[in-house]
Amino acid sequence: PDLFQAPDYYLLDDLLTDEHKLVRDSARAWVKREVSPIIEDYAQRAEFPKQIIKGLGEIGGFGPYIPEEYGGAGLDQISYGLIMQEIERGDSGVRSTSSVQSSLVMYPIWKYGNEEQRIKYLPKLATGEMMGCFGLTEPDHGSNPGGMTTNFKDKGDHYVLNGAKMWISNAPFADIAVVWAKNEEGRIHGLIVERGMEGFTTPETHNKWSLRASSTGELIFDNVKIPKENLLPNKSGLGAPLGCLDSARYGIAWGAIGAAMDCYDTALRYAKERIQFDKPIAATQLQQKKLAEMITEITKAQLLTWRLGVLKNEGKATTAQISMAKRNNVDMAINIAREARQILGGMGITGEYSIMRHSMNLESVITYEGTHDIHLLITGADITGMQAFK
Ligand code: TGC
Ligand code: FAD
Repeated sequence: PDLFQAPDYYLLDDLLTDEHKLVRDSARAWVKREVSPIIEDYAQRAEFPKQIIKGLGEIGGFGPYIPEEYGGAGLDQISYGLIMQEIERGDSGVRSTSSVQSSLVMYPIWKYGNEEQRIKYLPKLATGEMMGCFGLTEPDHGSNPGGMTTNFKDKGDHYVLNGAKMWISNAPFADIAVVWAKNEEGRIHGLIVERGMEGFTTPETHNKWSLRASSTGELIFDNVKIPKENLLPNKSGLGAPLGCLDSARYGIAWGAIGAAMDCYDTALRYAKERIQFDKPIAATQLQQKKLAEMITEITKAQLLTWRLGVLKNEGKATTAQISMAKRNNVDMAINIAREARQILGGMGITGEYSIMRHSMNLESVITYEGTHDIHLLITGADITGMQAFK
């Protein structure tokens, strides 16, 4: 089939199982068929293509590693990574929808929820019949979520939630929100807030130059009455949302490789075809330097991420190891997008090619799920034993 060219310079395919390759190739074919032809138009119009939700569920884009008994795909962490890679080859905003639903909504319900909550929500989230969002960031607390002020009070047979979250992917259309808020003792808990609850609104954030095909919004809670059964009972404290971030950041490390691959693939093809001074620009040393460095960086990122996937499968991947991969790979992708765009000259700034869209998208990816700086500080704290945040 006419698939994307997948750079595999170090024959990484030899390390994958048949199942990994099957999962990846079906995600790849779906992205090529359903996402690539329409995504530029949706990004230009700043609209999320809701019609792809069902297909995202079918390729394992929602809860790939959640057990099948709860509607997930029951796949391993490398399959999860490969799905994220292929989706982000299409668009980082589509991968965001997948990351949020899988790692920030399904994961906490699976890990921190009770059996009733798992049965009530997970199967519908796995098909996309129900969509979710994750509210951690607040207007005054982004990198420092522990300072959050969103809070809930115990009113006997229910809780009352007040506060606001900002920059929330999928908020404008989500059916449920997993919201992190402090109780009267200042302890952080996760609550499932459902659309339609009185006092709960989700205004959309406009004027983004980045991640335009993803819908972003606020979550506003004005004395929202939350049934007690909507509290996630099995974990509390900042470690609960940070545990979800470990899973999402791992997926982003793979996803960024997909965006980089698409930029490299596009630039390589263009450079071979574009003639200037009577020869293909690919035959010039300057353009070869760019392309050679791109494939080198992609290959290094692939190896880093594959090894991280093995550690994750064995339950041994640490938060700091995940931070290193998220930080390295997103930085790698943003640099490749910038160089690739230059190879296309003026054509690179148009929507005829995907590169400028990837480049702008990656400005969000390098900021969300922990900024580039925060991940460096996580590595710094890990190797020195000294926290430099505070
Ligand atoms: P710190 O004192 O380090 O930790 C607080 C408590 O949490 C524990 N912990 C973890 N537990 C589980 N998993 C982890 N990864 C954990 N990391 C830390 C820790 O042991 C401690 O437990 P305890 O029992 O001692 O209290 O916390 P800190 O306040 O110093 O903050 C650390 C810092 C800055 C690294 C952290 O807050 C951070 O990562 N900040 C960045 C915020 C962030 O990433 N936000 C993302 C929002 S979601 C999003 O962006 C979605 S984008 C859409 C998409 O994904 O596509
Ligand atoms: P700030 O924390 O104010 O940081 C500003 C700058 O200061 C950064 O460069 C940062 O690195 C630096 N900085 C901060 N602290 C330190 C320090 N101690 N030392 C040195 N430098 C420091 N959040 C959610 O909860 N759910 C979502 O679904 C979600 N989706 C998002 C979608 C998009 C498109 C975007 C842009 C963001 C999304 N976020 C989401 C929020 C995202 O996680 C935050 O933007 C991010 O964590 C950074 O927070 P901030 O924007 O408040 O920046």
